[in-house]
Amino acid sequence: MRILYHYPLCPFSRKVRFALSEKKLDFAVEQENFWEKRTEFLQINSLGQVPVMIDMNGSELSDSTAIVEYLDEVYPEKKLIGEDILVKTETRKIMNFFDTKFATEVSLALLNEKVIKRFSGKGGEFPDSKNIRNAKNSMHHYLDYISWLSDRRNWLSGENFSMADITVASHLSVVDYLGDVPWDRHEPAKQWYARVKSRPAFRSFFQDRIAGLIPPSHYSDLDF
Ligand SMILES: N[C@@H](CCC(=O)N[C@@H](CS)C(=O)NCC(=O)O)C(=O)O
Repeated sequence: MRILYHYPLCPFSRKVRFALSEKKLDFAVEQENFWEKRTEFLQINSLGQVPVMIDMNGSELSDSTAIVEYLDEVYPEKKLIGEDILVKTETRKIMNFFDTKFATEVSLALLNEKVIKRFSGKGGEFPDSKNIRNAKNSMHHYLDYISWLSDRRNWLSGENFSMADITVASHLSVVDYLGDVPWDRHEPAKQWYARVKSRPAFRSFFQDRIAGLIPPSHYSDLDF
């Protein structure tokens, strides 16, 4: 069986879970609390990061983008990065923008403040309200960009649903779990996200729960 080492609220792990499900590839998940840096896990990925995927033939793969590039080449039945070269470049641009800038400014920042600090067991680590405020303020710029794209295209990188939609929705779904997306001020982005949420491959995110941290009721509501 294919195995995915992941953390339920890690946006990069969600990106790979979502892609595997869109491609209808079976996999089992192993939760890895990445901050623990377990010796056994470091032997699989010395960087100590999730996600890590072990494919059926034993190949060990890490880095979410490297994994999805691998999946599109090895299992090309449903291409998620795109067929046309210009669509591929657009998909990769959006994927990279959210995996780097949005992750640093928003999704990983909030995950760190609200989840990791709480569970990592480091005494005296409390959420920093200034960091949380900065992350929430930065979000408007990204939601405006999503609205701008979805006003012009069927999906974020073109006519077809792609890794751009998967990546952006994976990051936003983590922030949404934490109740921090100002949907009401960004209607086109909200409409796009509702369409992504209604895809069967997205559904497993609805079941994710972190002990002591309950998502808002709209998190798993298909109609918001
Ligand atoms: N570029 C990597 C980033 C993965 C990443 O940063 N994962 C976080 C959890 S969401 C992690 O494992 N952090 C631990 C660390 O960086 O040491 C990817 O796309 O997979």
